[in-house]
Amino acid sequence: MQAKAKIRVTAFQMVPPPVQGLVRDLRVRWALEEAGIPYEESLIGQDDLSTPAHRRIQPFGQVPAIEMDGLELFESGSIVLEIGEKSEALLPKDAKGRARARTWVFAALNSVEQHFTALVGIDLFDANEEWAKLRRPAALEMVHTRLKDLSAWLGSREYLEDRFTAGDLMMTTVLRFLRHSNLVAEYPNLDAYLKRCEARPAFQRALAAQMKAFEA
Ligand SMILES: N[C@@H](CCC(=O)N[C@@H](CS)C(=O)NCC(=O)O)C(=O)O
Repeated sequence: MQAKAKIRVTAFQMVPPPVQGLVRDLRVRWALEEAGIPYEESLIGQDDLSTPAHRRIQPFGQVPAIEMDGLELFESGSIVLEIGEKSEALLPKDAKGRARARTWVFAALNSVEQHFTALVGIDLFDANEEWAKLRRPAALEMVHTRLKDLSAWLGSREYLEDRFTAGDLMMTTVLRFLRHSNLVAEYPNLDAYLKRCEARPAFQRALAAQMKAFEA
């Protein structure tokens, strides 16, 4: 009998409370849960990030990373798309639908995330710095620009396209970065979208798994 291929997700053993539930391995866990693919976790500490063993699977010394069917991957977006190749739950079968879903993954990571994390960095880690006080208004305005555009696109849709895809998974994890504020709530359809995606059982299982590691 052939041994079942093991999937191993590398994540943090512990992070400070403000970022618990936000660490990017959440995306990978969620994608695996949506796809119904079981996985093991490899939990590491900050000290492990610079070891040769970790750098071999994550050149920048970050999490997440994954070992999957003999393939080692880093970058949460790439990992989610690779999992999507295995499951229609994340990437629709039809070529156009797949391309649209992939596009939203890139939009979340490339057009939205950087602006949200800039504000998060200021608010959570540098709020008392003089430069941060000067930078914050423009950073906030940029966040509103993206939220407004996203809200306009979403309109009365349930999801970014006509069904849940990897694009929604990624966008949800990016919107969650603003949880220290009430910014998303200022856009009721986005707020409802975020809650709709977070209510998915697969998301709940993924979040619980990340949080469980921290409890230990
Ligand atoms: N673009 C990377 C970003 C990964 C990333 O920023 N990981 C954070 C945790 S969410 C990390 O490992 N930070 C530790 C560090 O950079 O030293 C991805 O999406 O996987």
